[in-house]
Amino acid sequence: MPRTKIDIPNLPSVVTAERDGEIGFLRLSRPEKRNALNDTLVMGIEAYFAGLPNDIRAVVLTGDGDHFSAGLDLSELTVRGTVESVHHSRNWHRVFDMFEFGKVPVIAVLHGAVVGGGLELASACHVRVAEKSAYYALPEGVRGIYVGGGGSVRIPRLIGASRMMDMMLTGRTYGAEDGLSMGLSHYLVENGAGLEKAIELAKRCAANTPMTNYAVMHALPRIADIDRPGGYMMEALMAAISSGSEEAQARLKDFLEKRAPKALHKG
Ligand code: 1HE
Repeated sequence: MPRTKIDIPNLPSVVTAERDGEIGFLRLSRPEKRNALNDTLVMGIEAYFAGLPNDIRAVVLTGDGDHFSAGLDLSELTVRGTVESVHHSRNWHRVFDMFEFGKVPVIAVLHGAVVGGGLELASACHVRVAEKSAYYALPEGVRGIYVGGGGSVRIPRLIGASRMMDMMLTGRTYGAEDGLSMGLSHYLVENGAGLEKAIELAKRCAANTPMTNYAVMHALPRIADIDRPGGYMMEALMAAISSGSEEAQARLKDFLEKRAPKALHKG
């Protein structure tokens, strides 16, 4: 099926919304500024997820041009006072949380610069596919600022606070291979192959039951954040709710009656 535009209210031109069947596509479309995240672009991300049709089951996020995102639009910083900066950062938290704890998994395709706020945006996605050109940096230290898009919360959970400290203090950058082994991305593919891989993964996510996807997106990260007794309890409840659904029962029956695929490792 060809990709078609999704008609989303209040969508600014710096983002592009498309769909192909039950897969949604969100493109950062500000390549002339290396997809630097200005207020309009962040508002576009919010509008996209707020207006996403209910029959979309997974989203693929990409950046137009040679880079995923150059992070915060630094030209906006010069006009913002302290209180405005707090509100600005809290707004990013709200928008990124909105899709991280939203309805559908988001698969990001990373290429070129994935820096500063661009890495913060990527780390809020559920699955990250990196092309070989991708590289990661947190130039906030060099710029005399600090992360503000949830980076301190999310990035240490991927690579540890110690590595993040090094990146911010020394300006250290990592390439795509290191990013894969450190946990910044889940997959590494050749340049130009990221979209196809992300679509394949999005289709797999879309084929899960909505309840399982909900449990994985909402319960799993919260369980990882809380104490063990609370975690076991939340896990037991999620397991019971998921397996009790009619769809889960039908899938289990399919396996037992040899109609469902086996969980084989294909290498
Ligand atoms: C920008 C931005 C930006 C590019 N804000 N305008 N992020 C950074 O510190 C990274 C800053 N950007 C770069 O280091 C480079 O632009 C890149 C390595 C990403 C790409 O280099 P290149 O040679 O392909 O592009 P360029 O010539 O540097 O940039 C093209 C244009 O985009 C140019 O504008 P023009 O009007 O002169 O054409 C750049 O000024 C503009 N541009 N990046 C504003 N970031 C919530 S807190 C998060 C805090 C952070 O994210 S701090 C990290 C900020």
